[in-house]
Amino acid sequence: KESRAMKFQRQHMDPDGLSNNSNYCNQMMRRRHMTEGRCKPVNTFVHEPLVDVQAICLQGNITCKNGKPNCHRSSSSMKITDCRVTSGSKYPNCDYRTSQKERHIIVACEGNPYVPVHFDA
Ligand code: T3P
Repeated sequence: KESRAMKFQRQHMDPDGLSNNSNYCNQMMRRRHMTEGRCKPVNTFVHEPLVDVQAICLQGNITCKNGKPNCHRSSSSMKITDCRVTSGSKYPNCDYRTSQKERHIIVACEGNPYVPVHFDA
């Protein structure tokens, strides 16, 4: 079975991804199996080395959007791509808008080893 840590990597990690094309999200959301059963509405891919994203779990705890205390904010800004389903998108033809950004990101971490399992913001 896929662990929560592996699911985070499937849904959110693309270290070598460039995303410099408007079809990035359409391709990646399908390739990473987030368009099965429904179109996942919002999803962020991170274009930084896995070790750097895992290291966010070493930052101080902050409160997650769901009220749990196990969130952590990256000390540096990171290259990311936000994928957001378009208003006209109709399952099973999931259509996404691709937006490249550089932001501090917030992830939730769990387990031993203590690793990212959820993208919070
Ligand atoms: P997951 O918990 O599998 O990481 O909040 C619902 C989902 O949307 C959650 O999935 C995280 C994802 N999400 C992003 O990927 N980027 C965002 O900026 C936000 C707000 C949510």
